[in-house]
Order: sequence, then C-alpha cells, then structure tokens
Amino acid sequence: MTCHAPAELRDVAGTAPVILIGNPNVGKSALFGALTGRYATVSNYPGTTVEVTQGWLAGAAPQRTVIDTPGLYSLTPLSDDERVTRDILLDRQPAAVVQVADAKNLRRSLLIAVELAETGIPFVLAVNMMDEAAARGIEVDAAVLAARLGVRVVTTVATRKDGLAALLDTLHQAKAGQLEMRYSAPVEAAVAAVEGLLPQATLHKRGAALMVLAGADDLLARLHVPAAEQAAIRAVRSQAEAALHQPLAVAINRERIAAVDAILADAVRVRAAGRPWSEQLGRWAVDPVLGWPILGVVLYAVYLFVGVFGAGTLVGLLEENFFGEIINPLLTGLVETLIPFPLVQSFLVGEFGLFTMALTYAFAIVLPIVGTFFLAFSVLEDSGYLPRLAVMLDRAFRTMGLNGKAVLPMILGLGCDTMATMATRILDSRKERIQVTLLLALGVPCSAQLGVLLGMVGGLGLWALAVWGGVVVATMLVVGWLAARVIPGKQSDFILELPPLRLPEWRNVVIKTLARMEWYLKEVVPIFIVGTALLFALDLFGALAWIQQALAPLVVGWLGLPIQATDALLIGFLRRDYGAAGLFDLAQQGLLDPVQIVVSMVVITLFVPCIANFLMIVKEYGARIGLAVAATVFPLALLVGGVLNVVLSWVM
Ligand SMILES: Nc1nc2c(ncn2[C@@H]2O[C@H](COP(=O)(O)OP(=O)(O)OP(=O)(O)O)[C@@H](O)[C@H]2O)c(=O)[nH]1
Ligand SMILES: [Mg+2]
Repeated sequence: MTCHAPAELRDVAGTAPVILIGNPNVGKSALFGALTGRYATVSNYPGTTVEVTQGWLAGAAPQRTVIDTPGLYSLTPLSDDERVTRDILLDRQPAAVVQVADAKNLRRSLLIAVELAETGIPFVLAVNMMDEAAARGIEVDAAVLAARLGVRVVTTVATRKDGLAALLDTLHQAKAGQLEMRYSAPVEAAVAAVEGLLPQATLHKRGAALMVLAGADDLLARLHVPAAEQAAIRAVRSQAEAALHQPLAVAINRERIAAVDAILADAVRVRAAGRPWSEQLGRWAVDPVLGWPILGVVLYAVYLFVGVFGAGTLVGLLEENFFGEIINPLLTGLVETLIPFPLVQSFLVGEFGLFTMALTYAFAIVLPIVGTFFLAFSVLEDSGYLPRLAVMLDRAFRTMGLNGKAVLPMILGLGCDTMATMATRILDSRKERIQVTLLLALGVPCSAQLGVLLGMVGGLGLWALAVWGGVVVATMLVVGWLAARVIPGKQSDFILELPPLRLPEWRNVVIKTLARMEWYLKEVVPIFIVGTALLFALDLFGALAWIQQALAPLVVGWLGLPIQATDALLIGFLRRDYGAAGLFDLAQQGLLDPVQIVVSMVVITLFVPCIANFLMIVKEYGARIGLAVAATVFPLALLVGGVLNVVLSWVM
C-alpha cells in the first residue's frame, strides 16, 4: 500500500516538521517507516532508537519532514536519549506532533499526553498496537479519548499500515490539547510563582513551569533564566516540597495518574479474553528456575545456526570449495597470464594478496558468519526475548555495580560494538555508560568475531568453549567490579519494561539483516583491503619479519603462539574480527594446537577495540576516555592470555 497525503496537508504553510514521540517500544519507528517509506530500525525492546531519524512524508508537497525520536517516559527527561526528544520538541516548533501510544498500556502514554497538553504543542494521538490489545480483550474508545483530551485520536496497527490513511488525514488537524489539568493548591501556588519568574518570552509558561518544578533544571539555562530567578525558582520548589512532604515530581505525577485513570475508566473496557500463548512463555523466560534452561536452549540454537551452520558449513563451502578451488585459482591464473609484473601479481594474489587474503577473508569467512549471526540476532530482537535476558542477567550485573538495563547494550555489542557504544545512551548515568563502554571494548566480541570464535573453539569441544567463555566473563566481572569503584558517579535503578513475546515479522527481519550486512560490507571491506595492503608493504620491505622477531618474546615466549600469529594480531588492531579470521586461517592450516587456539581466541576477544569502535568512544566521551579504555584493554588482554597459556600448558 502506498500512502498519499491529503490535499489539505499540502496547504499547511512553511516546512515545520511532523514529530513522532511516545513511550519506548510503542511502534514509533514502525509508523515512521510507514509514513516516510524510509526504514528506521524497528526492534522489540525499549531503547531501539537512540538517535533522531528524519524522512520525508510520502507524497506530501511541499515536502514535509517527519522525525522519529527516541522513546521517553516523560517530558522531564532522565536519560540522554529522552533529553534528545524533549529538546527537539522545544526547538523545532513542529507543525504537528504525533504521539504514538500502546493500546495495551494507555496509562503511561496518557501521562505524556497530559504533559503535551500543558506545553500547548499541537498534537494528535495515534493509539497503536490495536491488534495486540484486541487479542487481550482490551477495547479502546477513540471517540471518548478524543473528547476528553481535546485532540484528534486515531487507532493504528503500524506493522500492517492499518489506520495510516486516517492518521495522514488528521495531521493538519493537530491542535493543542484541551485537557485542563488542575493540581492541588500547593502545586498550583508553586506553578503560579514559577510562571512569574520565567522570562516574558517563554512559550507555554505553564508547561515549562511544571517541567522545572518536576526537576528539569537543565531547562532553566535553555530558557535563559537569569541566575537570581533560577535561585528563586529552586526556593519555590523546596518550599513546596517541604509543605507536601514529598518531591514535587512525585506529587505532580501522582495527581496526573489520578486524572489519567479517570479518563481510562471511561475510554477503555477490558473483556475477559483467552491468554495469548506468548504470555505464559514470556513469564517462564524470566522465571528464576525455568529461565535458565530456556536461556540455554536459545544460546544453543544460536550456536548451531551461527557457529555450526554459518562458521562451519557455509564457510567451508565458500572458503574451501568456492574461493579455494574455483575463484582464487581462476583469478591467480588470470593475473599471472595477464599481468607480467611479479610485484603486482603478489599484490593481487600472493600471500597478502588483495584477492587471496582481503576479499577471501571478507567474503568467504566473515560474510557468511556475519550474515547468519545478523539473521539470528534480528529474530531475537524482534521476538522480545532480549529484555528478558536482561532480567535474567541482572543479578550478575549487580556485582559489577551495573543493572540489568546495561545488558541490552552489551548484547547489542554481539552485533557490533560500535553501534552498542552508541546504545549506551539509554543508560541513566555517565558512570554506567563509561563502564559499559569499557566492558564492550574489552570483552564483548562482535558478530564476525564471535562466529569465528564459535567455529574454532567449538570445534575443540565443550571444554574449550567453557574455558574461553569462563576466562572472558571472569575478566569482565573483575574489570567491571573494579571500574565501578574507580569511575566516579552513581548507579541507577533497574526499571525495564518487558514487551510481549511475539513471532518476528519476517519482512522486518529480512530488511534489518540485509541493512546490517550492507553496512558491514561497506565498513569492513575497505578496512580489510587497507590492512592487507599494510601487511603486504611491511612484508615487501622486510619489516614484517623484523616485527615478528621483535615481538617474538611476547607472541611466542609469553603467549606460546606460533610466530605467524603475529600477523593476525597486527591486523587485529584494525579490526578484531579480521585478526580472528587470520587465526581461523592458521588453525585450518593445522598450525595451532588446542591450547594455542584457546589462548589466541581469549587474546583476540579481549584485544583492543577496533578502529571504528575507538572512534565512536572518542566521539561520545572524548579522547581522554578513548585512550584510557585502549590503555586498559590492551595490556590486560596480553596479561590474561599469557597467564592462561601458562596454566593450560601446565594442566594439559
Ligand atoms: N503487533 C504489533 N506490533 C507492532 C505494532 N507496531 C509496532 N510493532 C512492533 O513493536 C516493536 C516496537 O516497534 P518500534 O517501531 O521499534 O518501536 P519504537 O517506539 O520505535 O521503540 P523505541 O525506538 O525503542 O522507542 C517491534 O517489534 C514492532 O514490530 C503494531 O501495531 N502491532
Ligand atoms: Mg524507534
């Protein structure tokens, strides 16, 4: 189905954008995709979107921007990604805000609607996920909601594009909410006092006053409130809190909940309905006992698909048969007959050749592994299992001074550490963000690396997997524990909503997998080529042998690896997965014994973050933190690997 904007919309003056906002995981990005035809990542866990995505409203003329934003719980933000959304609302002066709500959980959505009404920003309410609400016997009366809120209300199923035409029709009818929320006397007195202290030019003074009273101190600077007035506003807040015996944020929220519940009593009916199968399974997945075998089954299934099928069967077919027996001999023959220069020949098809190394690694080893991993990962993401995993691992994370919310970026790191470093924005405190960034750089192998690892270590048997996993996890626990004590700041509470388990949408899974593979190839192939060219140059000028000699005490003496492993470790500086692919190659040539495989895999897992990840850390936290992370991680990898070598050689 294509969507056409109604004629009226084309008449709206200017190019003020349409902004999608709402609670996390309610379907904003899915709706964004339907409205613009542009794909924004859609996943079944809160916090998928951490950056703003823009697109054009399909079929609208003049062109109108649509903005997808990170989810928020309130317009008084707690975390950085929530603040992004609030600031966009205040800065971009939207033509219309589409507040997306989850029909199954309207209460928390209406809390935002109340806040929106107080800001006076024109909006419409899209009550999404009507299909799931119906399956649970929840009936939403859009007309009652519209009457009580004073804005247009549309019901939608974003994944099926149901209600899209109606939504497009209402966009030009967006208007400020009419819900006049009256608070108790002490709150109203404080609001009036703060309104008087805000600069004359402040838009929507009442809304701003309520945000400030609820704790949005950063707003004062944004509104250019002079220092004296800022102090006076804080005094008003303290006085009111003393009178109410509770923080104003709590008091305000309580009164809003009461108002929202009154609306819901009229607008929502719940009929007795059969429980969907997914609900029971969802409960088992977080059960303190049953949750573990379920986790085991999930991990084993991923291992079978990525480690055995991807890294084993597919890589075997591609690397040995397709590239080894057909492509590379063909290319070598061609190059040798067509190009008479030995130097160019070896640059293209030699030991460190463009085709024989860079492209073979990229397409025959890494691509099948990343592909299968991304596929498995997208299925997991869309199923709603990941937040349940966070709940299961919460306890282990507590020992590191982190909470279960930190599990999500760490699991995303299994896809790509660079993306995951950005996803740390969903964490509430800077301390936790830096801690998770460090752990990501240290011990979370990205998909390509993980696949290679599973293929190599798994081939040796369960003991090897257990040793590798045990050493890496133990190192992370120790480092996490220490980091919690070294990095200043506080730990925040763990509140994570559990979305329902659902069968993944195959279309979304395919789009997401392909998008990630494309992104990966664009990023990886150039780096592989640069890395190979570097090795080629080093080899050509005899520097490689010299470096190997110089590093021999470390690589051969301390880590107990063959001298050729130096090359793999060198290119590991560019990308850890490239290094891992090099070791994979060595192992296939029979140059690594079991102890060497396990040791080299532990080292390359804990190795320095890849260049992209390093740059992302610098972008998010500055060069000082980036260098500190690298300087912690690198010596530690060598230390742990060496000790493991000593222990394993002694045991075996
Ligand atoms: N059954 C059903 N699923 C939906 C609907 N809309 C979205 N989903 C699913 O809900 C999940 C969340 O969708 P997203 O679009 O990522 O939600 P979001 O609001 O952008 O989430 P954040 O970016 O995390 O704030 C995905 O698994 C979607 O496939 C709907 O109307 N019905
Ligand atoms: Mg989103």
